[in-house]
Amino acid sequence: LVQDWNTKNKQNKDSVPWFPQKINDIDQFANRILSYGAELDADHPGFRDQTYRERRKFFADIAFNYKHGDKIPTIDYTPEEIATWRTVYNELTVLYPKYACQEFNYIFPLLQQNCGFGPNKIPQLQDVSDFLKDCTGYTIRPVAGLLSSRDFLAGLAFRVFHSTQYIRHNSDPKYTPEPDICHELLGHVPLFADVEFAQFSQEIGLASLGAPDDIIEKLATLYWFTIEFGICQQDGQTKAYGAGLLSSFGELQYALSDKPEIVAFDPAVTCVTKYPITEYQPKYFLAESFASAKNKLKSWAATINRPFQIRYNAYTQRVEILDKV
Ligand code: HBI
Ligand code: FE
Repeated sequence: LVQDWNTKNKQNKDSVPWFPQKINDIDQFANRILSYGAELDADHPGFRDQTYRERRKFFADIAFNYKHGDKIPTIDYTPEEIATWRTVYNELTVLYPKYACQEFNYIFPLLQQNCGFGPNKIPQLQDVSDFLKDCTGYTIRPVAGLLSSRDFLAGLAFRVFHSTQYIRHNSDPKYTPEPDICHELLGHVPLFADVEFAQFSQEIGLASLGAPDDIIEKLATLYWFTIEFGICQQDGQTKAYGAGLLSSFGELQYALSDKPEIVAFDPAVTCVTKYPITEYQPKYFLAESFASAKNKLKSWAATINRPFQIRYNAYTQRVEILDKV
């Protein structure tokens, strides 16, 4: 067992990219944002809204200053922000009983009881993080914008989910060109409270640590077709578990109609499938269950050629690096 593999294996320094080995190592990359939270593209709905841009800067600064172990600051959301949340919340929650998987529908009322989920209030990230920690050990870190796939996936290895805290622009509550708090809280958060799903997503994260770029791309693709756009079979019916579906009024209904192509989830096939990012998916991958998806993923990840094996120690919140024999 080698504790600090990054520095000890100098001969591998060029071939193995740096990766976090303990949970607070995440502080070192959480600021490496691809698109800065306050700088909006010209086609962003909030581009011309100076108040919105200042608000985004406020959220970006919270994320930039955040360190592992800090309490996530409580936000005093404005009436306009709450109105946007309410519109999204009310539209989506009527669809969940019919379209969401049973794990999601089991957890959602617990979020209403424990974390203030409801139409009239935007839940606070710290409350949600405390709830997840209690359920599966997942915690939330505020993030200012998009991280690289490598950095984002590395968080999952430590059961850390990087969440945005701002909300989409109020001009079009149904549209956001980037993740926002509606997508994170309604799409992602419920299933991170499910034990099997939590393990599944951590497996993707662990497989990513120190992996070469082509493997990162495959893992990002697996993430896309499962955690973002996954569907599953339950009692002879097809249900959604992907956050991109559970946070999109239109695509949730489309994905479970007879229009898209549905293929069985198979990591070796799924990881090399191309996908569009600005329109509805033409193809979805169907899992039999989270447990089955996790086992398939683990078997596939075991075929990745790495000079070491990785094991997570939940007591120390470190990854242990085991030399291959
Ligand atoms: N960054 N902040 C943030 N949020 C995401 O959901 C996210 C990300 N970077 C990459 C990413 N998602 C995925 O598309 C995969 O590349 C992992
Ligand atoms: Fe997402």
